[in-house]
Amino acid sequence: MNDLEQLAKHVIDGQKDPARAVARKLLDDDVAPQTVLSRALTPAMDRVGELYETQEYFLPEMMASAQAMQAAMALLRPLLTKSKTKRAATAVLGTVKGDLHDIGKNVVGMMLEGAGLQVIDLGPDVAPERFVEAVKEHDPDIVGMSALLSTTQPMMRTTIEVLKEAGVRDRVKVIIGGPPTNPAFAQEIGADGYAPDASRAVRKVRSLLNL
Ligand code: B1M
Repeated sequence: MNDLEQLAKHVIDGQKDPARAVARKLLDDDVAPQTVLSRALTPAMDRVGELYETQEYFLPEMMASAQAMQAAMALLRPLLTKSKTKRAATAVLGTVKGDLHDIGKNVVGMMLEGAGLQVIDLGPDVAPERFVEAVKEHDPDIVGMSALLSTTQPMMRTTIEVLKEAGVRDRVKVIIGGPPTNPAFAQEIGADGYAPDASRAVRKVRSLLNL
């Protein structure tokens, strides 16, 4: 088993300290952080999702894997967010109300920072009114929403409606992402864009802002 496979296994097994150690070794061996993400961490979480669906894993196992993934991500963060360029624009990011999944959103945030944006991360479980406050407070160029649950996906529509009611919708470009979402849903709820993963989120933001 190579180190990438070993890291994926530790994440699947929910072994935080071994996961951190192998991630450290991969980075010390000059493996690109994007490779660690795309070839070990993300497929590991997909596997955890499958194990949960087949009832081989339950909530505690899923949480242990999330913690192992986060321990490894903490090492990637400084490398992914390192950007020499002046902050080109500002993005406010959050996972919508009722949804506690924040790993994917955090990856998107890191990649946007790495692309030179200032990122205001509101965290998970963000109420529509909190997005409105953040737009008023930070005057961002982008509002990014993440949702992982089919039950919280409708909250993206509600958030856009609340942004409209507050009169701030047209001040920002709104992009959405997360497994239950897709381009048709983005269009239907009046978002400006959708991205299936973090690197395409960066591309979408760049094209929306002409950066
Ligand atoms: Co949850 N969970 N979970 N979970 N969990 C899923 C999402 C699920 C698909 C598992 C399954 O059944 N296969 C399922 C949802 C089913 C559905 O609704 N369709 C599910 C469920 C059911 C639940 C609970 C309801 C379980 C329960 O309590 N019975 C519960 C809900 C809690 C809540 O939110 N209210 C729950 C809880 C949890 C944990 C807390 C244990 C943990 C989250 C910890 C955390 O995030 N801090 C967790 C985890 C880890 C998962 C899985 C296994 C992994 C998610 C993940 O981190 N993926 C997940 C199964 C899966 O997704 N395969 C599952 C890795 C991450 C890098 O990918 O988030 O997709 P992802 O992000 C990607 C892209 O989607 C995209 O870019 C990212 C990076 O490339 N993207 C964007 C994401 N946001 C974007 C925003 C953008 C653009 C792109 O623009 C702004």
